[in-house]
This record gives sequence, C-alpha cells and structure tokens, in this order.
Amino acid sequence: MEYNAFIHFNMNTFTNLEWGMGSESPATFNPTALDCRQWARVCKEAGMKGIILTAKHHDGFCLWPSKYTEHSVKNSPWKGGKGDVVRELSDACKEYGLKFGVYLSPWDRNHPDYGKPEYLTYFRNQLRELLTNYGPIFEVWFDGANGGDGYYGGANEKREVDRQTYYDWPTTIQLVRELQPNAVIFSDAGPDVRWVGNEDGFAGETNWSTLRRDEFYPGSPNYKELNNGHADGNYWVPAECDVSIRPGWYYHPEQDDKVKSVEQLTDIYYKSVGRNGLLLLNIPVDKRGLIHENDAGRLIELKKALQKDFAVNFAEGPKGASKKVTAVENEQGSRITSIEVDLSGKKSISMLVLQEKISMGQRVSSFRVFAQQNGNWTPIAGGTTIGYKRILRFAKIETDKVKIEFEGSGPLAISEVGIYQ
Ligand code: FUL
Repeated sequence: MEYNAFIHFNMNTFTNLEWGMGSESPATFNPTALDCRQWARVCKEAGMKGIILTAKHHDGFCLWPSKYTEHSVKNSPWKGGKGDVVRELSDACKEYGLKFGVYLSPWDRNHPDYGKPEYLTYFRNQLRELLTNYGPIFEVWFDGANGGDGYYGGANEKREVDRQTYYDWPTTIQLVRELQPNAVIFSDAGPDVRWVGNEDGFAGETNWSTLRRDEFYPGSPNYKELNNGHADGNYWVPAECDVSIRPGWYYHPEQDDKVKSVEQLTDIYYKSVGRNGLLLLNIPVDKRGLIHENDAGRLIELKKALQKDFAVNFAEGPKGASKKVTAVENEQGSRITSIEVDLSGKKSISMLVLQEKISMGQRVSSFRVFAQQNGNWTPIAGGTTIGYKRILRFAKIETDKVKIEFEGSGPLAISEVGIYQ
C-alpha cells in the first residue's frame, strides 16, 4: 500500500496532552465540527490508501459507544452521546475508497482491572466490537507502550505488567484471525507487519522483510533490530514506518506552525517507501474534529513534489529504453547478474527505483549502479537490500546507459527498474 494515514484523535485532543492518565471526564470530549468525510477526502487527495484511527489510546477513552465501559463517546456531550467516530470514519473510508484500520491500545490507564487477567476479557470484548461492527478492517495496530502509573478506576497507582506474558498474545491474534481473516496485525513483533524501531519514519538502508519474529514481543527491548530485519529471518514481517506530520501525535494548537516541511516529508518518504517500508504518516485531527488547514495543505504539496520527482521514467515508454540482462561469473567463481538500461540518448538522471517480485521472496543483498560516460562505466551508487521497493537518490549525472550489477545474489526476481531525474 506504500502510504497510509494514521489519525491520532481522542481525549488527548481536548486535554492538550500526549498521554492522558485515564481519569479524564467524558464531558471533556466535545468536537464542534467533526467531519470524518473531510479526513477521508484529504487523505484520498494526498494519495494515501488507508486510514488507521486511534479508537482507544492509553487513557482508555473509546471513540465508539462500547457496551463494556462507560468511558466512551456515549457519555460525552458530542451529538448528545449518540455519536460514534469509528462508524463515521469507517463509512467515510468506504465512500472514498480507502481502507480502514484500528489502533486499540493494550495499555488502558482507565480500566480498574488493568494488570489483572480480567482485563484481557475486556480488551478482547472491545476488539470483538471493533472487528465485527464496522465492516472490513485492513489492519489492527497494537502499540508497544505498556504499564506504569494510571487512574485504573480510582486506584491511582503504578501497575507493571510482564509485557511478554501478560497479554497472552496468541489468543488475541487468533481472535483477529477469526473475525477479520484479511486484516494484518501490527506490533513490534508483527505477526504480520512490524514496527520499524523508531518514530522518525526511517527504515534502515538495509531492510529485510524477513524477521526472526519469535525473538520479539510488543515492547521488547531488542526493538532496534526491527530497523533492519534479519537476512535469515524465518517469517515475512515487513516494516511499517510511523511518524507524525507534527512534533506531537496529538493536536496541540501551539504546533500549528510546526507542521513538517515538504523537504522533511520527502526525505521521510524516500527513507520509508524508498527503503522497502510502508509510510504511516500521522495527522493529528484538531479540536474542531477536522484536519487543520496547514496539515491538509502540506499533504497536497508533498503529493505534488513526489509527482514531479516521478514525472518521467527514462527506463520506459514507447520510444523508451531497452533493457539487457546478462549473467556472468567473476574470477572468484561467484555469479554477477547485471541489467543494462539503454536510455535512448543522453539523459540527466538522479534517481533509480528497483523492485523485487516479493511473491518470490526477498533475494538481493548487494548491488552497484554504474553510468556510462565516454565508453566507461562510472560507479554512481550502490546498496544492499531492495525488497518490495528501493529508491536510490544520487548526484545528477548525464548518461545514455545505466548498469546495475547484483553480486552473489543467486537467481534474481527483479520486477521493476525505473530511472528518473
Ligand atoms: C506510541 C504511543 O505511546 C504514542 O502515544 C503514539 O500512539 C505512538 C504511535 O505510539 O508508542
């Protein structure tokens, strides 16, 4: 999907916090002009494919009228307690042809039972509601932040949990499989999609979609390895790069002029989508219940900047380039496969897009790029992994032929070579 929206909108939007304690009154939740169709329209226009909503964040407030708690929109003044943000956004996504996903925080600083086995029944009941009442869900997002102080029904204390065992994840995963067999599950440990190990939106330059998944759990200390994955990983768990368009995940009026610049966002794009990752770009919806004008405007600027970058592919088109693939053995006896692209005349280039046919796995671990100049091959760039997509940016160079050499990678399954200015 390459590019999706994350939307952080919940109680914190109204308390101006990033992490609420769980003691907030539902009366505080009161958007004045909430319009999920505006969110969907903006995301669609921005070129995103789906939206993931914080249905419940760490403070426990539910954006849908859950049967299992009083801590939800049903006790808020918004729409006289008859509103349901999850319903409105899932409907809007349908209307705009976007996929819809949910973030359900495992940590719940409101619930009295948090930390006890009873809480897991509550958590799964909530999941059941979200996964049965709102149509197809494409992704279920489980956050790794867990345990600590909270309101916990008035106890106001610190509750630590064993992150590895407390949640009994296999049972919860099974429930998601039953209710939404086509949904992917995100967490530090997948099982389907993994966190990239930072909140900057940067995947590692080396980024394997394969992972020794059993070595992780949500909130596990070895999370830095998630940035690169494992070449010898035994599960397919591609990386998702979550990052906010503003400094905070939630809306804070004082950050209205701190929306990331187009330069910052394009850099994020090239370091996420361009490094075999998915970009999950967070947009904090404001107190009105709308995507702020500054964010909406920036998203369109980003889209235009990317359209400009990818306007002409010199490696394709009716009069376009021819590609020649050769495989030779070097003196050490290892195989070098190369792809030569004839650009049919001199072109000024600065970007290369490579893709592997990932239904056949991820194979390439090293490649080098050359441009032909005066009959000689000048090295211009190189990399390690490719995966679903790898975009290399390099200093502008004039050339009529480009060659990519893949070393020691065994049989290749390259599905795309694109060359751009
Ligand atoms: C973190 C959370 O603690 C933040 O509040 C936010 O939701 C981010 C996406 O994940 O772990």
